[in-house]
Amino acid sequence: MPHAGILNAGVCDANIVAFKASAADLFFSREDIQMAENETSLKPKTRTKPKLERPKLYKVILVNDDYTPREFVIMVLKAVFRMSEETGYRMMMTAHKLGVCVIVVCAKDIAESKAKEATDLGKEAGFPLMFTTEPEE
Ligand code: TYC
Repeated sequence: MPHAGILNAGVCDANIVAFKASAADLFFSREDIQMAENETSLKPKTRTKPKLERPKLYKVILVNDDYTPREFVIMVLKAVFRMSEETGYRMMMTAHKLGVCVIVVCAKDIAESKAKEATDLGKEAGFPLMFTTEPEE
């Protein structure tokens, strides 16, 4: 037996009645809400989203010495750190005058492998050329 409201509805109202009936399905009953609240209240109130720390950056540092030829230092800087002759010259001269020069700042593993690669080139040629790494700040 159809609902009284639908029986009384005119032909034009038929669609509206049908719409209202389906829209009512979208609402939660008082009991639904009560049940949901009871469930969520059992969960801890504090959020445990882990804070991801930004990985620390490392400096690759060129150290001056009295024996490695200037041109050799520039060649290593160009080969390992992909820098121009001009930048290589400027950085070599900075280390030459001040004792050290920061060559690049990057991720720890990259800094360490670049420093080793550059230091090894000097060692293979018989020079004490040294690149070190240290954490930034
Ligand atoms: N001091 C070296 C010289 O006079 C050149 C040099 C510069 C070496 C920088 C190392 O990190 C260095 N031949």
